[in-house]
Amino acid sequence: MLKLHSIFASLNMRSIMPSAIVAATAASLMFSASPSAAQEIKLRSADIHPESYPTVQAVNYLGDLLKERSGGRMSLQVFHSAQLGGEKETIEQTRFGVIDLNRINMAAINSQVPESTVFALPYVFRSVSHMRKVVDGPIGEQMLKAVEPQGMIGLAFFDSGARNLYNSKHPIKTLADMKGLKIRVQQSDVFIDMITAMGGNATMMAYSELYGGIQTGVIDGAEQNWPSYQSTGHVDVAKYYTLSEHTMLPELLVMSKVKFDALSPEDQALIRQAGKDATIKMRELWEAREKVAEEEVRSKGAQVFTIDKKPFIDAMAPVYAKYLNTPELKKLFDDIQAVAD
Ligand code: GTR
Repeated sequence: MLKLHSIFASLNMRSIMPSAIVAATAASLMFSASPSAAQEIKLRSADIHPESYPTVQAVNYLGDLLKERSGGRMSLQVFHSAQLGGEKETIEQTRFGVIDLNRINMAAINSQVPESTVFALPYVFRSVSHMRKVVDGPIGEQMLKAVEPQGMIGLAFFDSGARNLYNSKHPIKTLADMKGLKIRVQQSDVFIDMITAMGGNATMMAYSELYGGIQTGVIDGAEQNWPSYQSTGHVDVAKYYTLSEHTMLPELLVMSKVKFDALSPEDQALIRQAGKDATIKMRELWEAREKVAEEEVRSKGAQVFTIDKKPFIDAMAPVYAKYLNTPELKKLFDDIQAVAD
């Protein structure tokens, strides 16, 4: 089973096999061994970030917990640095049970999970502490459940700080400075609409293509938290960094539902608990890394600007109107606002 797993991973299966066959094959592999307490479980997890990045470290920590708490029966290997592909591709593979766990940004599921667009709305969270309170409570649980129909079990939310605008052309101090800037966004319509509402030209592009895109002038900039702005080296090609803090959309750790369903209830509970515990660890790792990243970015000569966010917030009205388009989504938004910081 494991051998086939790695063969699948090394091939771009979707280009050679129809999805239904991939799904059926993966499912039959998963269920080839009946779940039992003594079953040895080897899990593989995907991440686009480099090995030292907090998300990778937090999933490594989760692996340590699983190993320890299962008496060595469970193990987990993180394939970092996009070894298994970009987020879009690894999400597909996670659905089919080819990849067991996946650390993705919530923006990557916006088009499939309408509830997740509310978390992606600009300025929906007032602070990181507000975001944490929301994900730690019933709204967080509701959101984790909302990914299940997509073939994934939501295990944990990981911090991603606040995302800020940056570019290679000129400082962004007011909305007028956004006019005409070509800004790369993730694969999410909310992000397209947000940049458009700010006056920029939004372009969807894969994370891995971004550095070259800025360097060659295909795009002028992007938006990112301190750690990713630093780890990607974007600071070297786009030095104007504006603390717009327009979104605090968290990261999401998911597990393949086919894989999860094949486990015993005890193992399922063990994994869910380890996910919660890894969230706490991730917060420590994140805070430490944010500081280091900010220091490095500043020492590399980035020009950092604080702005009056009010005009940016006001400009988001059409984005809110577009996405809060059902009573359920509107209620979700109101419930988030009602959570104290
Ligand atoms: C990072 C995030 C990734 C991905 C990336 C991007 O901050 O951790 O999952 O969403 O941003 O912009 O593509």
